[in-house]
Amino acid sequence: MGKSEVILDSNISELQEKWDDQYFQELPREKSFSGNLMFKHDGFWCAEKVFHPIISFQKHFKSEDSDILLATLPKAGTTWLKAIVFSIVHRNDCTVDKSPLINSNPHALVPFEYQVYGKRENPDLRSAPGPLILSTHIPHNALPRSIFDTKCKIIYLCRNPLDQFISQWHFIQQIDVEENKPIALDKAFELFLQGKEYFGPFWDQILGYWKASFKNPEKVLFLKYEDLKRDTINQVRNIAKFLELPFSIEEEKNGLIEDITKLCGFESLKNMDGNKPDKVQPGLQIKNSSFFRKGEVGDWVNYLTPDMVSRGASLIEEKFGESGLKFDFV
Ligand code: PAP
Repeated sequence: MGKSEVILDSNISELQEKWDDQYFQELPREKSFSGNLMFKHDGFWCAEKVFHPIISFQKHFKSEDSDILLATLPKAGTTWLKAIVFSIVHRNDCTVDKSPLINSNPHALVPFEYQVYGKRENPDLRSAPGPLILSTHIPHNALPRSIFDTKCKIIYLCRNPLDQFISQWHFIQQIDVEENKPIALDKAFELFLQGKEYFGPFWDQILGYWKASFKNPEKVLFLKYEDLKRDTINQVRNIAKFLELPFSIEEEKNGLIEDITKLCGFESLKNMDGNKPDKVQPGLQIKNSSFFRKGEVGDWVNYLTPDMVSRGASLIEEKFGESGLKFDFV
């Protein structure tokens, strides 16, 4: 097995010592859908732009018991999950009608590790009040070791890979267009089927967190975008319980779960002042509005040919069939 292949958790500390220039030079590299370079590191395709910040996170992050890590593949519903978890954790700091989500994009309130580690190799993450909520796209087996030495909770949100692909495809049309021309949908789909997408292969990442959630259900909560859409209220209740911040009878009676669900809903967030098209994420150089496209389940049907769907569904069945994890294609 090459050093960039998926590795066992127990090998990570050994690998961490080898992150030098030679390691970097020898990594397999490919162009992503957007035309940008990515490297296969620790078993996942890492975009060149975030490679060094992610290495710093892997090397330096020191977890604490109260930490919360939100893990997703890009376009699996990260923005939504950030809004929900932020609202649950900070529900005593202000009322829902004064939520910071009104003026700030969820990515400004809950950063990705590559945003904070992109500014400094070893940033001070603990200056803001409350528990640290951090977001990542990296797989379970590539997470910093210290996360497993503390009670840090991990919430993983996955989405039907075909929807995640279509969402990603639309998103890349809006970024990096000056330097790189995104490739056509059918060509991008071929790369997706080979697992060559940012933080992919999707099957390795999803299965990694899926298995971890069974092995250690108090540490890893595995959610599906489709379930979150279908039954948001119960899922919000469930997330709070998992975080050991359950809603009190009083809060339930006062409709707080419904209020948070409504606040974090697609139309609500999309129309917030902080997410208007003129607002840009400084660390990400992306319009805040680009994180809100349709927010639907099954939009792949409008873009993929029956043959593409059939090939995608077969691959998904092949990769997930034995795991018990199912995605709908009707
Ligand atoms: P990221 O991983 O780059 O942060 P992410 O937030 O996961 O992006 O992806 C955006 C997707 O979530 C978009 O999906 P679409 O392209 O299929 O529409 C976006 O519309 C959707 N999304 C954002 N906010 C919500 C929400 N509140 N409810 C449901 N879906 C949402």
